[in-house]
Amino acid sequence: MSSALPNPLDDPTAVPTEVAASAAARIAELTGVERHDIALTLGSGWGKAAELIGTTVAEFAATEVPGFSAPVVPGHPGSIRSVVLESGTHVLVIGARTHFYEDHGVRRVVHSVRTAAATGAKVMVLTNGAGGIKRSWHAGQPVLISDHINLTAASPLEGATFVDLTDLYSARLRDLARSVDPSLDEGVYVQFRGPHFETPAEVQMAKAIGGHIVGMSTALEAIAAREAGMEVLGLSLITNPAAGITGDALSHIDVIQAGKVAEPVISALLARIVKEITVP
Ligand code: 8IG
Repeated sequence: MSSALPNPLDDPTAVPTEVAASAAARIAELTGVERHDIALTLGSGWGKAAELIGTTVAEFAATEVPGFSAPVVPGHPGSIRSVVLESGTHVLVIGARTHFYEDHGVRRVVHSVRTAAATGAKVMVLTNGAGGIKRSWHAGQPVLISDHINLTAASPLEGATFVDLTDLYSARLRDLARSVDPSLDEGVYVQFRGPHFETPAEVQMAKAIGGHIVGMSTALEAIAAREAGMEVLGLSLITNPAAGITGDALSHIDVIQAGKVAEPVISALLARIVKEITVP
């Protein structure tokens, strides 16, 4: 099986954009779709959106595609599907994510984004489950990402690659999302390495430096998307108040549970937003 093959990105001489190009070629072969217009990474809580946005053309295990690896959390491997909207827009829905805390390196973390760009996608929609710092937010609430603070001390950019991140999280796409749901609030996403949740002191630090959302993904992916020339929309599902915000302890079980309860509502919202996106 292809899942048993070594990951080409683990070869230090590999060129990440070349591995992404071969992944995109494999996706074209598996889907019969030459180009995708929009790509969507589904984080915890957002999984049901794939079924709601359009007609599934093809679905396969991410491990069928070069550079993708089985997730660390056991269970079924993440899947990738190609969906076509009524408008004819092709959407690549990625249900697999490699986290920075898995220690496979940043190349593996952003491979799905680079692959999405190589399939032709001009818009990258990144979703995640995260902790909320704003007291007015409740578990199960979706929020827009307006900007980020990257506390991983890592970058997907290699060498002296200077990429402008002003307006990384597209104002056009945030406006479009708010036209679908005017109640959507927004905030600054702070990426920590994890996999531990923050201490209350770390959450207070994140707040003091301008953060509103704490998570373990998205920022590195967004940087890679911008490097690839894509327009980025970021959405967080607040699954828990960040540590120390309410005084309750955080549990992975509660986080999963909050995601499950919110899933139908936010997935429907995401589907409505994606249908409205026009590709530049
Ligand atoms: I779901 O509170 C989820 N992911 N860093 N902090 C961080 N990541 C998270 C959290 C959280 N909740």
